[in-house]
Amino acid sequence: MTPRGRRPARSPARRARVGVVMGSESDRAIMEEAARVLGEFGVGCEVAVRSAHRTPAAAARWARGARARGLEVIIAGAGGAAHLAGAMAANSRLPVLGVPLASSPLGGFDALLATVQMPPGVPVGTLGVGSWGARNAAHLALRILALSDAALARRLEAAGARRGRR
Ligand code: C2R
Repeated sequence: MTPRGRRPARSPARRARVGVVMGSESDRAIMEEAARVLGEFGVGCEVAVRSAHRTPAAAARWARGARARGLEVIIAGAGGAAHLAGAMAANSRLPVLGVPLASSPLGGFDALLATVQMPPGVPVGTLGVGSWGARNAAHLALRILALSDAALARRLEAAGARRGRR
């Protein structure tokens, strides 16, 4: 409460420009690293759990509606026989960045191969496995958004310059 008894104005929620979707609730801790990086640069995201294997209709619906909801890039993380990023690219014309996750006994190699080797015309930009991949997916999404967002481009430049001085 403010001294005059009114509730402080809440800062407006950031408009979601990136969709971060994952195959299971068990992927959340890793995929939230992508959301954290986006947040550091003031970019809002929509986080969702959908599975091309377990909830295929819901996953397709989520991808088909992504652009209409204002999303500009989709980041999709899944482990094992990871079909999710491909399903996103099959159902949306937005750029899709795939993050293979190391959730199976094969340590992410399975998810990497499943995500990276898409048939021509269904592109998925595949990042590294696990946390590094999730974080870099967010950095790459930021660079894509910055192509048409001069203020974001300046924030990325400034962050790069700070890193260079360290
Ligand atoms: P559970 O922990 O729920 O059993 O999930 C998820 O991404 C998760 O890493 C185990 C793993 O299954 C993955 N999964 C996929 C897909 N849906 C779930 N690869 C998909 O649609 O590709």
